[in-house]
Amino acid sequence: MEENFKLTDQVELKESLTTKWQAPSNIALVKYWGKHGVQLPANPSISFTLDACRTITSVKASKGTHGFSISYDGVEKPEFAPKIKAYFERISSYCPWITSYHFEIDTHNTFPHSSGIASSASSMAALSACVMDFESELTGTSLDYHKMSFLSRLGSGSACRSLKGAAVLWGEHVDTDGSSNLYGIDKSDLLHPVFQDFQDTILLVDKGEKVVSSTVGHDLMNDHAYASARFEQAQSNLTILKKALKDGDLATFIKITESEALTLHAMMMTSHPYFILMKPNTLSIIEEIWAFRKEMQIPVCFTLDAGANVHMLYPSEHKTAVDGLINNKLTKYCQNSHYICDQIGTGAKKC
Ligand code: 2P0
Repeated sequence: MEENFKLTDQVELKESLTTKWQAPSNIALVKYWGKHGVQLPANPSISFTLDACRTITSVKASKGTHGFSISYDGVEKPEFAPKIKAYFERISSYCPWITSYHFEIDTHNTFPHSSGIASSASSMAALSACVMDFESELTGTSLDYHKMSFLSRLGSGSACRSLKGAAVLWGEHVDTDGSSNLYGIDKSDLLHPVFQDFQDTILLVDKGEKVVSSTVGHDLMNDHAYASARFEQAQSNLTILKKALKDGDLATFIKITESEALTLHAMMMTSHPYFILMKPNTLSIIEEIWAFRKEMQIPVCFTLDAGANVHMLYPSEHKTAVDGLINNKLTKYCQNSHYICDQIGTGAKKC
């Protein structure tokens, strides 16, 4: 199946190519946690694509010795090089033309570097969009979004959910035709109108570097006592969540989304070595959200990444009420009172 993504046609190389793309971050509802082989997920996941949290990447490719430079806002960033080097090595058999080019990459995130928000999804998605834009120009074919997602996955697993569509499903799922471990598929068609303008307010509890890198985190699922039960649970949670997204069933959406977040953290608390990635303020925010939901009967819920920050998810019609909750109760738990207002988006775009 991977073979289908290998470009075998001879392409006529151009002296130079330039492009600029932006790609968003995404927030998983059913979580990807555990992988095998070359970036293959142990279970299927689904995410909402974000809008405001994006990476904007411009690339100039010049014919010559293969290599690259990487800068952030024009300033060289050698510390980013190993991940990009590994990415180019992994994709070269699928895009052999890249070995005839030197790439000058400049990148920018719309969210602060020190926000505790991982940029690997948006940055690998934006870079893959640039690569596929060049491939489309060299081959004279239209953009292949599945290959774009496939290449992104080789850079960072969750990146393959940041290319196209408001909701993206990645990983073989027993109840989803066309699902694949190799790339994410656009499942925007699932979304009932109530989800189409969903808000994600990211409460920044801890803006520091991740305590557990995703590489270490995924590894913790190897030999984990509960791994196989967890991977089966993700399959069934995805079936239930898909139906809730389609029916506009907010109660079920909340139940599955919050349970998935707590399960992700429970997996890390019960691995060896074990980690607690929440902070006391994470728990305080969760309790405030639960109290607000009960008192106001407003369908707001939380999810978590592999860190202490809280993503608060809710329909936009409740934005004013939720703003009140944030200002009155939640900013005191955020580092320097900082939070980011985001919402559901549509994927990568050419700039
Ligand atoms: C997710 N996370 O589904 C899960 C939930 C974090 C918590 O995917 O090693 O950066 O690059 O494939 O995608 C974070 O892991 O890991 C992640 P790699 P990635 O969004």
